[in-house]
Amino acid sequence: MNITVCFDKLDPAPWVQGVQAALPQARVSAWSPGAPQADLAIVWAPPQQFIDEQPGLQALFNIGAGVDALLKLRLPAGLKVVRLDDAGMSVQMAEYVCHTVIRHFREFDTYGADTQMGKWSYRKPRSRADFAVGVMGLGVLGERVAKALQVFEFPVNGYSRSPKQIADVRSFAGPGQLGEFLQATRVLVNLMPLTPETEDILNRATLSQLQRGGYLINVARGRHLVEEDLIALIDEGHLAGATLDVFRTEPLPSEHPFWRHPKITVTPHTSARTLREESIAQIVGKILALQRGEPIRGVVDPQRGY
Ligand code: OXD
Repeated sequence: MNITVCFDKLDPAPWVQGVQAALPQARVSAWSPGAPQADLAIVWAPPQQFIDEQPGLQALFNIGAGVDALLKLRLPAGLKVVRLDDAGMSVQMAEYVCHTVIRHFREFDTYGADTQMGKWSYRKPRSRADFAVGVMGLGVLGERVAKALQVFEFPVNGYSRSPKQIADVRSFAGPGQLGEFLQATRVLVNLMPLTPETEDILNRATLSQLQRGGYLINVARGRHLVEEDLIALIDEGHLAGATLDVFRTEPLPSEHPFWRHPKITVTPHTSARTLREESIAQIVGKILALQRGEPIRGVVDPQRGY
């Protein structure tokens, strides 16, 4: 079995070594143009040339949760695309989102600014019941985030394409219930896959339906958000602010207004990092399962886009 590794802007060497050590019977190598044909590939945002030069591939293993960059390519019909499913990402996402929700709810930035000035201040406690958190996208990451938020007793709403039951999460499904979901939500957490249906879904028409004082946490993809609509809604006072981990252009250009907006916190696409050892173990497990003819999790439906 030949396995090739092709990454955009990431050193493939430790992955080649790790997969080779776990599968001594395979031949594992980093792809370069003109490389021999492989049976399987481990990829992150590969170029079209890679796909065109490797017509014999049976499966592509994506080393992230989002497969939007992969599905933009012309892929041969029948090529199996497999995404990471969890592999240590969901706990990081839960940490990031809970941290952000709590930082906002408990006004820790305001306390931080006061203490920097040597000011001992108290703010009136806010009611958790007024801070319903809406999680958009209830896949592996979204479900973990929803459950983690419940530990802190925030009311949690969930929005997904098809109905999904999670204990004590108020569930909304499909475009027909999007308005109701937004109107019941104060803090919106975006964890949806990026597909033609969800591109630009966070815009003036949707974000203005959040409860007054609403807050956005975008940890999915930058192209979900119409950036100027967010800034306008914050500046008009309808939204209290946002924490953004993903952007239409990454790295975020230095002149971008998000960097300097006092109510927007920027992090550099770091909410849930791919953990190499966990990911290699998961991909190797799936390769062995496929060899035994067993079903695996994380196979992408190209029509649905995730
Ligand atoms: C991913 C990401 O898709 O890191 O996993 O954005």
